Amino acid sequence: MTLALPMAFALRTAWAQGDRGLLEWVRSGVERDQSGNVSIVFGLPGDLAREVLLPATRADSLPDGYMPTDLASAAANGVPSSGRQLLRTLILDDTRNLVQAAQNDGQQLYVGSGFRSQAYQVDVFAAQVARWGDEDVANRYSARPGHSQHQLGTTIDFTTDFRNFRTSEAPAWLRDNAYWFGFVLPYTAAASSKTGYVDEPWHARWVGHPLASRLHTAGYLDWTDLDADDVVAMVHAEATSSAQPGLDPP
Ligand code: DAL
Ligand code: ZN
Repeated sequence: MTLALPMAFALRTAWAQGDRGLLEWVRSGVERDQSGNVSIVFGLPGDLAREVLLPATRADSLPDGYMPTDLASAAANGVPSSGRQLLRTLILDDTRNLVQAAQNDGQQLYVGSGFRSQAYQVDVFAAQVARWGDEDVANRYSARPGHSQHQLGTTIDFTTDFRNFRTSEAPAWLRDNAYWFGFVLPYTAAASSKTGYVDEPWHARWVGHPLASRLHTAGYLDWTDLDADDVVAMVHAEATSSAQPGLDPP
């Protein structure tokens, strides 16, 4: 993929320029064939991007009952995990490489929670409602069924051998390094009021290396009025649009 602009710089300034600047940045990562059909989206084949980049936020739900078709056991594929965790085969190599790189830097990470079906998220959310005694409060910590990024099979809660993840060096390591392996950390402290979730430094969503890398360099981890999922949603919308990416209508 050849890009005319240094995209990270472009994104950093695009938001300041308003929606149009950001839209141009998004479009610069989407390649189309001569018929205008989307072929590549930030390095991913169009069909795959339309699935992996499905919006899943507090407001946006996945298609009802969505389930990826290439789920595989993390442990059976050399990815340290807690209990029986499933991940999309698509992300096994990146996840294994991330865990290995963390280990090389003295951080023991493993998959604490990988794929969660919509039905399982019913139980997860109900447990949080029981814990907090209030659905809205529970929804600050846990996604409603159909809204969890864990349903994508490409999202992982990384945990450590340490009792206290937050106070360990693991969050800083993930912030510095997750993008190398195609992951973003959408639930930042800075954007907590935007995402609607408390900060979750362990929650990593795979979007592929080109998009994760460019978001990282653009400083998304410190954004307050925009979050990584806003950009994911814009990229997804562009990837599903049949319109030619003309930037200046006549
Ligand atoms: N803890 C995150 C928000 C989830 O339930 O997917
Ligand atoms: Zn999570």
